Parts: sequence; structure tokens; C-alpha cells
Amino acid sequence: MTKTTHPKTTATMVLAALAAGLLAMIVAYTPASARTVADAKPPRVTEVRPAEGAMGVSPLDRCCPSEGHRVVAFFSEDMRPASAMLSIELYKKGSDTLEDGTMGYNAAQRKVTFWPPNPLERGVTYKAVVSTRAKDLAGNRLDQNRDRAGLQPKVWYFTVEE
Ligand SMILES: [Ca+2]
Repeated sequence: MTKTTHPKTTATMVLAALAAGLLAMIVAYTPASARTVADAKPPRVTEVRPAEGAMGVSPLDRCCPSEGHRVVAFFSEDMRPASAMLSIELYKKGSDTLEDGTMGYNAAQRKVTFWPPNPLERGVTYKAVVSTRAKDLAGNRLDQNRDRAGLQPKVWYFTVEE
């Protein structure tokens, strides 16, 4: 005895199999996409010290009067420490010469600190930069202005007291 399958039944079975497969794909896809939302948002600097445009900044740090005034920046999200702790650049306004300093990154506070080895110079306006080398954990580089094309560093100025 030969067994035959009605063509219509076959078509229905195929459709059902396709639908089941599609459903399985959707079921499999949904939780996966929820788990792995890619972080494409660039980090930015949310706060700096000395404050932007500050005048009369002490050449020594109030926290530790024997030390040069620290330059500090806070990030909007967790950063790759190795990139964050190299991200501050300090210049005298109008100069391209990097000021010496050592840097450290506090991951819990999302805070990078730059310690100048000497007191800052009296009466000098400094330009501080958090460069676009700083990356978040997903590898997105700092972009201080998302409304402008390309990556913008955080740049600010402050002036040391006479
Ligand atoms: Ca930008």
C-alpha cells in the first residue's frame, strides 16, 4: 500500500514549519537583542576642576597645600582606565607645549586627575583638554559636542591668581 500525502496538506505543513521557524527566530532574537544593546553613545565630560573660566585659581591645591593645583575631569559613563588616565592635556594659553604632569583614573568616580609636579604659574591662563583618546568601556571615543560632526575634545580655560 502506497501512502500519499495530499499536496494541500504538504503545503500547510511547510507553512506551519516556516511559521514555527520564524517564531523560533523571533523568540531567539528578542532576548538576545535586549541583552546586547550596543553602546554607540560617545562619552562626554560632565564636570571639570578648576571650573571653566575660573579666575584667581590658587597655584597650589587647597586639598594638599604642598601640591600644584590639580586638574580634574569627570566622565558621563564608565571609561577604559588606560585611555582615561592619559586623556588630560594642560597647556599655557597660546602654547603648544604640553605641561608636565602625572595622571590617575578613579573608576568608581569616573574621574581623571592630572597632578602638575610644581605649582601652577601665577597670572597664567591655562588651557586644559580632555582628549578624544578617552574611550568608554564599549570603545566609543569622547565627543563633547554630538551636534557637530567628528569628535570634539573637552576644552576649557582657567587663570591662576597673580
Ligand atoms: Ca561631535
